[in-house]
Amino acid sequence: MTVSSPARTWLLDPADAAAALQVLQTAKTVLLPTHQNVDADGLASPLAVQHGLAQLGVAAVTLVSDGQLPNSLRFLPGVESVRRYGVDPLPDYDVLCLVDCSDRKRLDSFSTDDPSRLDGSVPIVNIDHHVTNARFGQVNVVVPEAASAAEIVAELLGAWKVELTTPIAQCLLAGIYGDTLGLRTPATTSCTMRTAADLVDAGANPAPIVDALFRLKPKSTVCLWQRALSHVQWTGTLIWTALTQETLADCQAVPSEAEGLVNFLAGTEGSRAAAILYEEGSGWRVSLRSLHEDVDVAAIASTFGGGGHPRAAGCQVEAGQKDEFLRKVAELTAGSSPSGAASDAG
Ligand SMILES: [Mn+2]
Repeated sequence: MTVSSPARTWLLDPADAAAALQVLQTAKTVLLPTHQNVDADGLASPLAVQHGLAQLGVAAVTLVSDGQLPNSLRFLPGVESVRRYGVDPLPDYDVLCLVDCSDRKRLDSFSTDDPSRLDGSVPIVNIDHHVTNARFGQVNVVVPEAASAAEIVAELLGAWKVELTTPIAQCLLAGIYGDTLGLRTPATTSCTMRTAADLVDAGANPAPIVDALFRLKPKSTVCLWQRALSHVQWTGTLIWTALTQETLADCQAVPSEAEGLVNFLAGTEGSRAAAILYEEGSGWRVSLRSLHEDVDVAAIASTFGGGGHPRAAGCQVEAGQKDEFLRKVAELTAGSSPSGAASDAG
């Protein structure tokens, strides 16, 4: 039997790849600030760009924009070079490269301390896979069909003739595994899997990635999940829980430790969507998930000024609007057919 050539769901525009490189190569130093509450794709993808630019003789520094570098990401090759905003000195930079950032507002203190940093006076190269990306860069390489920013970076580095070294491959596989939960999300395509296989051929090792991202956890995480699960509530078919600053302090935990919990809740039979509310300042930061094809949580989040992906999104809610927000999300996600979240997850 003849196997037809693999169908790609998306192709990188070579003109975009060349335009991005052209801007990056003008830089004395490229700064790669991550999004807030950084995850594997959010840190590993800029790190891979940093490694690739080093091969091309371009200095680059990856910066964690909210100063919080999760312990679970300390296995990434090159992580020792990552600077934390507000903790480590901010280097002089003349080009910004944002990877995996749908919105400049997601750059946390790096943005709020001085919004002029992102007004375009320093050129921005914008590499992302969020459907809600506002295309705010001088060059935009935005591919919503990609399951992770790492897949786009893999294609970009190939177009730039960067050698796929083991450290680069390990970063990119970590980014893919992070956003696809180990090649398990509906956004995972045959392209995603082929890219992952190519990265393994280049020396990437999935085992430590799976351990770091999905198995190992600090005791504080178990404390946080225990407290969050004991306060699970339902508003219609929306399952949700809230994490207060007090709970985080009691458990000595940081908000990112609860990110897996919202996915856990989203798989609850009878639910149409799941939410975690994190107390932040005078309100709540909300993380939304759904396993249901006919629910678009990105669209719901965008009505509250947020964004993300159809299956995973987030937004901010004022303290006084919490109950109304939950009612509204429950209403917008409720379906007419009987729910069967677990069967949909297969
Ligand atoms: Mn991502």
